[in-house]
Amino acid sequence: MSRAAAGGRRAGAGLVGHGQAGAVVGRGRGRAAQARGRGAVGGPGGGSAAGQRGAALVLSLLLLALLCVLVSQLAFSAKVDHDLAANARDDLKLELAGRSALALVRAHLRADWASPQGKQVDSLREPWAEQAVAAPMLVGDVRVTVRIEDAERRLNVNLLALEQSRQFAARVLADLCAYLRLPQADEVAERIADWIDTDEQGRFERGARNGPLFHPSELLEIPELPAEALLGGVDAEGNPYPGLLEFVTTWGSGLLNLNTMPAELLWAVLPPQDANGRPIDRDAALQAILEFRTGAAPDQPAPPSSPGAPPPGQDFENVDALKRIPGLADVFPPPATGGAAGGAGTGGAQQPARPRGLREQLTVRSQDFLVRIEASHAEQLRRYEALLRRDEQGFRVLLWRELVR
Ligand SMILES: [Ca+2]
Ligand SMILES: [Ca+2]
Repeated sequence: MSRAAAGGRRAGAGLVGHGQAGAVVGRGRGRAAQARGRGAVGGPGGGSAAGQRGAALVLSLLLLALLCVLVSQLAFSAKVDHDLAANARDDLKLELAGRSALALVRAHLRADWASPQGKQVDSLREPWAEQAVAAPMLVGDVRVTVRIEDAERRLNVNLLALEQSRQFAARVLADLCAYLRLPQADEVAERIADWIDTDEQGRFERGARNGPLFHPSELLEIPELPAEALLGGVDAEGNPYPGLLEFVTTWGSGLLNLNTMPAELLWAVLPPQDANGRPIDRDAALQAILEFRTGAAPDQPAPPSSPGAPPPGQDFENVDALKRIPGLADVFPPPATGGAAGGAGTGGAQQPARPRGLREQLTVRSQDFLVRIEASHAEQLRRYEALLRRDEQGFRVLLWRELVR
């Protein structure tokens, strides 16, 4: 037998293999074996139509799946577009509502200047300042809260960069840090002074700005200055202390308003000694000033004000009125001759730089107003900050920005 014939027999045995196996295993299984045999032999002819139907089914399923993916992607991108459009609409709506609050602030400040006394003095007893605690108002369906604060109630740290004012500003800053009981108060004040003053003589001059700041938050950039000193913290005994950022600014005329300064800064502004070298009891003087301003002792509630009547307390009508406070009769040294007196900025450039005294750093009027606005609608909340300047030239918005936290 040739090899080819032998191979043919093996192949034949393979083709009818099921049938033979069925016969060998047992007669009872013969039918099933035959059926399987028939199936194996008859496959190619009947399977082509079924195969085509199967392929069409698979193809349709694939198409359907593809369509599902496309449709869901379309729906997703449509939702993203919708959300983006809604965000842009809300942004615009909230910002416009916030900006409209500026018009209200402007109206308050304009009304303040309408009366002669209102123009001469700015104090916390005036309607614009009461606005700081006013209830939220509705602009359309946006809830808007406004807080107005004059810049002159804070110490302008940029005074440190002015030759004539740096001595005063450094002294007040150091006393403020001590009064607030900041940890390492002396070092904190010195670091800030060296950072801003224009010379390079000091312990902390390395990498210093040596010039004025644009925004108070730039103080946070001073290396190795503890953030708690600026933002507030808790001391070793667990008592919270406020941060310097509540008391300083980079705006305003640079003068300090006797009528609006917070108690802590008032204490620091008062000199430790009067013009005759006698020590000033700053705690007692501070209590007397606060009582004068509010009409009540600081540890007692303010007397109720009747509607229509002026609020309790009094305003300092000019800087010299401070001398009427007990213990402060000689608080101002006699004016030096030949120097530039009063005013803000760089007035008196013709004169040699003479350090300004306390009297020249004080005022009873404010020029710049910091407005903080919160606008909210549904779950959206935006915070804005604006700086409004009011002077003889009218109103100017010097700054408008959204606060991001
Ligand atoms: Ca006023
Ligand atoms: Ca410096």
